[in-house]
Amino acid sequence: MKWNIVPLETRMVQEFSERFKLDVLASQLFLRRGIDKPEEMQFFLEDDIRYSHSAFLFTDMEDVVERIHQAIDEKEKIMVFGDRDVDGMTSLALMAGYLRECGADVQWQLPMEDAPYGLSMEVVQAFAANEGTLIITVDCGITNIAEIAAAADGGIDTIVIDHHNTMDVLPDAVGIINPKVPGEAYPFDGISAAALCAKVVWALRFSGTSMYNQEFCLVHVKPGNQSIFFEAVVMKNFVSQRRLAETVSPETASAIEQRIVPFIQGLPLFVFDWNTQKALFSSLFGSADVLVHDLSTELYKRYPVFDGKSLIRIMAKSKSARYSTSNLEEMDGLIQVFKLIYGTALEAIEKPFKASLSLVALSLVADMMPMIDENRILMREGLRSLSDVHEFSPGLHSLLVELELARKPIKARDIGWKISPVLNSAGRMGKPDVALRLLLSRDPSESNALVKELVEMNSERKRLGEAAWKRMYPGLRDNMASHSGRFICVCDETIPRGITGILAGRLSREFNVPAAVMAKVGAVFVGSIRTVRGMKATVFLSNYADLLEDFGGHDAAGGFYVASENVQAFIKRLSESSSNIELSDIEESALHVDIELPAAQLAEDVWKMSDLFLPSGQKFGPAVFCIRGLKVRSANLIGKEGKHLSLECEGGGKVWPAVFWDGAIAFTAAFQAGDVVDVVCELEMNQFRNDIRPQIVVKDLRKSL
Ligand SMILES: [Mn+2]
Repeated sequence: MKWNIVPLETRMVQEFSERFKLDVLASQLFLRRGIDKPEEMQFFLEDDIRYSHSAFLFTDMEDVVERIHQAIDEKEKIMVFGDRDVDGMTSLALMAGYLRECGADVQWQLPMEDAPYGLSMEVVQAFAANEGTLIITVDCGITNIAEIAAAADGGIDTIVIDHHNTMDVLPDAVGIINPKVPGEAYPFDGISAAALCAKVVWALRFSGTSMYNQEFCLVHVKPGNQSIFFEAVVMKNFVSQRRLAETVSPETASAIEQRIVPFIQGLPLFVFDWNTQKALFSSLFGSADVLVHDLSTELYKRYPVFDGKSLIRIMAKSKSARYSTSNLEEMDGLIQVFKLIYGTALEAIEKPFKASLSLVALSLVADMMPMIDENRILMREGLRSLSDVHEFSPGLHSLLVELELARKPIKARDIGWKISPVLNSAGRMGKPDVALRLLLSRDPSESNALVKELVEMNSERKRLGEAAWKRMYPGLRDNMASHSGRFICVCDETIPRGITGILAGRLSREFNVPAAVMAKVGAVFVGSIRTVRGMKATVFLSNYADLLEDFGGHDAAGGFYVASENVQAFIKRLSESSSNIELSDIEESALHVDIELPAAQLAEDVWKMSDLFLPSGQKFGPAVFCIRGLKVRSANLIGKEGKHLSLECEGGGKVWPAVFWDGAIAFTAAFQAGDVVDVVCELEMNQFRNDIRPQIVVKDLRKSL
């Protein structure tokens, strides 16, 4: 297998490591992955949720907050409508849980049994008949154009909180919170629906503080060459709303009356160091007889280390300079100081927000969201909250107890392999409400009963999945061949609807081509599609829109409905058009290496350093090391058929345990005990009984030259 090690200039690595105060080894990873913009780096280096994006960057956030408040205050009937998977149910738990806490008249629903994905006409009509007036769709809704129009006709307002790809038309909702809406100002579109719900709930809590919807004007004036430079920014809900910059000289003095005064009029003014600003204000406005708030006084009081320092000096010391490409101006510093001081008003709402991230962490892993940008911060805080979940969620706590994860450090892979399959099994077996009730439960004995039910459903789901897999397996090679070797499509009336997604995922992984699995539900076929190698699920499905009742999803995963009378035509066209499917090359032959080091440098610290890269996930895979010059002390075949290798490797004056899955073939053919080798590997902490030990997980190995 080829090892792909991008060459790096030593000077570049050194500069990068100095700028971000990072280990030289860690710097290699970022540079080799092309992650070098300061704005990206903050999400790897910072843990604080203040580095996540503000909820109020969403265009409709204020409208959504206002409408929900109105519904709570006027005791309107509210329905939260979600989805049957982990993201859908955690979204529901967050929204409905908060509304319940506020004493709202809230009910929740999600698609039960074989009900289709998303809002249905039946649900809307029943809610209208029941005098409901507000529907909040979570993890669905963005494509429910007709249903939301019908709701409006029935006197029901709808709020859509969704992260699925949009269609050409948007629903006629009172507010849409979806980062994928074209033109949406929110800067990151890779977050889960539950993360969106946590942000909406945060915004609702924030709206209870005195800061909500207040405009604050930050002003900075500095002398120029025969002129005065004036700059002001209006902040609302901690987001910059508008900015004014004027250079005022005797010739352009009209700017004061025409633009500056109207801009700041009526707003509370904030400056830094009024003593020096005062004179400049006087020369601009003829007097300094205005009421201003001096941020420096408050800052020096709270942070004596800054005492007497200018804005520029403070910024140079702060981290913000490290994470910005552009040269920071005083105004950027002023905004930072303002956020720092008034951000403490947010402390009361920080605690419940952090707790809510326990559910967000589940959703991010289950929905396979990219582990980049703010997801890294939400995820790390969410994993911490999961360890403390006994303090605020008896339901989730019971589940963690059952899975032997309670009060332990939880990793992303615990969610992926243990927690999320159990919660998902409820939806797959047609009873997603069991999992949702668990997430919302406040009663330990009820929780325990629900966990028991979930565990049983999970075993049943596994059994059905295995049985279906065995049945379809013999035909799969031919199936793939009939799709030009680029696709697999299974349509089987005996497959339970709930496991089509799991099966499609397993097919696409095992055969490395996109796969669709369809099951029959009444008069329609319900399908799940999972793609690999760059094919985009929703774009692909749109080629068959004329044969589909409905479809939607993300780039990597989607769902669709086909009427029974169209199913044969659909299958036929899939096979006929399969040669047009474009897939990226299979890069099995090259191993991408992030960090290269000599065996002599191997130490526990290297494992500790690689914590920085956790959690890994989509778009940010685990760190891959190339360690040169390890001495193999021993090698033993392990596993039932002796396919794997357990090794002891010596480097840096210590002996390290290593495991090489499927490594038996390489053994004796390529190396023997006693050889000095180079390995490409991941470095893991392995739990062994009560010990956590470093372990090398070998991906490839060859004798050192
Ligand atoms: Mn989702």
